[in-house]
Amino acid sequence: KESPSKKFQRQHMDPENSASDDTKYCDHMMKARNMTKGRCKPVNTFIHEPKEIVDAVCRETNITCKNGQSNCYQSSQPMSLTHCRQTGASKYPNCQYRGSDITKQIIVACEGNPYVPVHFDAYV
Ligand code: PAP
Repeated sequence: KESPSKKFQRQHMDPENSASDDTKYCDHMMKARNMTKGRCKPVNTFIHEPKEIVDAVCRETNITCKNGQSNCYQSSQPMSLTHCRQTGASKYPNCQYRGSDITKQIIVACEGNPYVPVHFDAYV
């Protein structure tokens, strides 16, 4: 079974690409990373930074998550992100997205030993 940390890497990590103007990036990546199986995942953020940099966020400032849990951490440094949002016209199984390239601090939830990101909570 896929571990929570592998799931985070599949859904949120894309260090190879820098944020691009490619309008097809989200359509391609949401499908390639298996987020359009069974339903179209409505929103998802990809992080274009090295794994070590993102893992290290679990040792930064501890904050409360959106769901009230206390295992969230905010990066001090802004990171290169692509935020993908499903379009109004998108109809499963033809999931369609609009992408926004942004540079923002991230908030992730961390779990386990090693203590690593398992959920993308927000960007600020
Ligand atoms: P996403 O939230 O990163 O987009 P999602 O598929 O919802 O991805 O998975 C988040 C996982 O982080 C969930 O575990 P699961 O895959 O086993 O269902 C969720 O339980 C877990 N998680 C851990 N801490 C939190 C938290 N504070 N807030 C939300 N989810 C958390």
